[in-house]
Amino acid sequence: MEFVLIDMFSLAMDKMKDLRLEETVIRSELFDVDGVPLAEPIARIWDQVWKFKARPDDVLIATYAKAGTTWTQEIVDMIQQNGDTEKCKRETTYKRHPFLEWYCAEPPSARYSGLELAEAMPSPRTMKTHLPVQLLPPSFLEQNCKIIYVARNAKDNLVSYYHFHRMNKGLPDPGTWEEFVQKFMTGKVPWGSWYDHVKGWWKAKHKHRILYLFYEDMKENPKREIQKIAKFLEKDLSEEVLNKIVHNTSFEVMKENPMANYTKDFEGIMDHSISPFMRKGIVADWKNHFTVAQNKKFDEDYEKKMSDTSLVFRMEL
Ligand code: PPS
Repeated sequence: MEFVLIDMFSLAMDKMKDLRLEETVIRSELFDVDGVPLAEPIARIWDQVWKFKARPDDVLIATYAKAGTTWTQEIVDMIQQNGDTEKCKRETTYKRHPFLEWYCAEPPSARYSGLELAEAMPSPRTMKTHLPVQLLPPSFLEQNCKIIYVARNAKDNLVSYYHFHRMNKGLPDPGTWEEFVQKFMTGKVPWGSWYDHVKGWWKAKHKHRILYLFYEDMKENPKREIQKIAKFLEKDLSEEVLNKIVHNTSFEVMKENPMANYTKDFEGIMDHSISPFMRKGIVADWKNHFTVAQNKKFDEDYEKKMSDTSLVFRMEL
C-alpha cells in the first residue's frame, strides 16, 4: 500500500514538472528569413546577425544541425589546447564556442546571445553556426576566415534531428515521425533544407577557405580526420597528443563529459530523459526508423534534389 502511495505521489510530481515546463517554455515558431525558416528569436535579431564583424583569425565550425557539430567543436578545442583536457573543461561547449545566431531570452536560466558572447570574447575565437552559406554574415568570407564544414548523410541527420526536436523545447514540435520526415524533405525545419545546405557549402568550398568534412569519415577513421583538421588549423600534434584527442573525443568519453554533453546547459529546455543529446553517435541508425515505403519515397526524392551536385554521401559504412 505504501508503495502505491509513493508511486502515485511521484507520478503527480512528474505531472507537475511537465506542466511547469509547458507553462514556462513555449515552443518556438519558425519565421522566414530570405526563404530560410529560422526560430522566431533569431529572426527577430537577424539584422544584428547579418552585420556581425568577423575577425581574420576567427575559426568557424559550420554544419546543418545534428551533423556532428559538438564532436567537431571538441576536436577543434582539443587541438587548440594541445590535448589539455583540463583546459577544454573550462566551460561547456556552448560557452567555449559562441553559437553565432542563437538567441534565447526566456526562461532566464537558459538566456543566451551568441552575438554578445562572441563580441566579448578575445581573439582568437572559435564559433559555431548552422546557417546556410547564403545567410552567412558576409564578414566571414571578406576576412577569409577558416571555416570547417561538417556534413552528415541525410537519413541519419534526419533521425538525429527528429529526436532532438522531441527533447528540445527550444525547437518546434516535431509531430509524428511520419510528419517529421515530410517536414525534413520539404525543408520546413529550423535552418531550412538539408539538401540546399550541404550543396551550398560544397559549392562555396571551391572559392573559399573551407575544410569540408563528413561525419561518416570521422566515424570510420577519427585519427585521419583529426589530422586533417589539425593541418587546416596549422597545428603540429605529437603522436601522443593525437591519440589523446582521438580518445577524449570518442562518443563514449564525450557522452560522460558534462562540459560536452549538454546536461549543464538549457535547463528546462532540453529533457535528456526523453532522448539524450549524446544519443547513439552511429552511422546507419536510419535503418531502425524508416519503413520500406518511407525509404523508397525518400530515395526517389533525394535523387531528384541531389542530381545537380557532385557531392556523394555514404548512408552506411
Ligand atoms: S547540434 O545540436 O546541432 O549542435 O548537434 P550536433 O552536435 O551537430 O549533432 C549531435 C549528433 O552528433 C552525435 N555525436 C557524436 N557522434 C560520434 N562521436 C562523437 N564524439 C559525438 N558527439 C556527438 C550525437 O550523438 C548526435 O547524433 P545522434 O545520431 O542523435 O546520436
